[in-house]
Amino acid sequence: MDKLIITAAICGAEVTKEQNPNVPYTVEEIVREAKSAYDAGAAVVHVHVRRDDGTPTQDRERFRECMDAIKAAIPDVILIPSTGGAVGMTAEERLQPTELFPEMATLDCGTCNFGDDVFENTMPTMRAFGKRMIENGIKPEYECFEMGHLDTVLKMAKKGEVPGDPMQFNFVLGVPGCTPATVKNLCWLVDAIPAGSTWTATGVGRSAFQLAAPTIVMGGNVRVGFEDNIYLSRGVLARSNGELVEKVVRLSRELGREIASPAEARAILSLKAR
Ligand code: KMH
Ligand code: ZN
Repeated sequence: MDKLIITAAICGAEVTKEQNPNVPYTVEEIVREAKSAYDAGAAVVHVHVRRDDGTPTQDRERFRECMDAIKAAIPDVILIPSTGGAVGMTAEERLQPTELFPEMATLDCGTCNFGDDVFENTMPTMRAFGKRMIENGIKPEYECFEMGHLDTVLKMAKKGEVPGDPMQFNFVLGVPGCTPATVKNLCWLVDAIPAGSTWTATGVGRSAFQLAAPTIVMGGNVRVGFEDNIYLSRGVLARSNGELVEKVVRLSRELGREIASPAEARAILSLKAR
C-alpha cells in the first residue's frame, strides 16, 4: 500500500472565526495554518482565500498573493486551489485561480444541496472547467459529493471533456443534503473508480475522523481541516489545522501506514515535474 497523503483544507469559504477563532482570513494567517498543517505531516494544502474581513473571494491576485506566501514558507508543498469557491459565485469568478497555472485544482462534479443552499455545477460549467484545466496543464482533483457526480465525470473523461488518466477523486461525505459519511457509501464510490486512479476521502463535521480511519485501512488518502471540521474531538475546538493533521498521523501510524512527503505524494499522484 502507498504511503498516506494528507491534505489540509485549511480555510474553506464558509467557516468563520465566530465558529473557531483560529480560522485563517489574512495572508499571514493562511500561511500560519498551511505551515502548521505541513509541519504536522500534510503534503497537500487545499487553498481557499478570503478578504481580511473573512469574505470569501476567488480573486486571482489574492490567490497569487496567498499561494506565493505559502510557497515562500514551505516551497515543496502541493497546492490545490479551489475552483468551487463559495456557493453563489459565478463560473467566471471561480475559474480565476486556474490563470495562475497551479499543478492541481479542484473540479466539482455536479450540482447538490449544500446545507440550506444549492452548490451549482451545471454541465456547461463543468465542461468549461475541464477545458481550462486541459489547456493549462492542471491536474484536477475531482470533488464528488454524490455517486451521480462520479458517474458524470467518468463519462466526461471518456469523451475527453476533462483530463483523464490517472484521475484523482475526493469523496466529500457528510455535507448536509448530500451523501452521508458511512463506510458503506465510501466503499460504493471507491468500487466505481477506474483502476490506477487515486482517491481521498473527506468526512465533514463529526465524521471527519470516523471516515479517516477506514480510509487509511482501505488505501485511500485523507483530507482534514477547518473547511470540513473545526473540532479536535467532541466539544474541543482545534487550535490549528496542524492539530487535526497530527490526529490523522497518529491514527495512520497506529494502523501501520506511513505518511507521504510532498515528493512521495507527487509520485503517487503522477504529477509532472515542473
Ligand atoms: N465551498 C463549497 C461550496 C471546492 O473547493 O472545490 C465548495 C468547495 C469545493 O469548497
Ligand atoms: Zn474547498
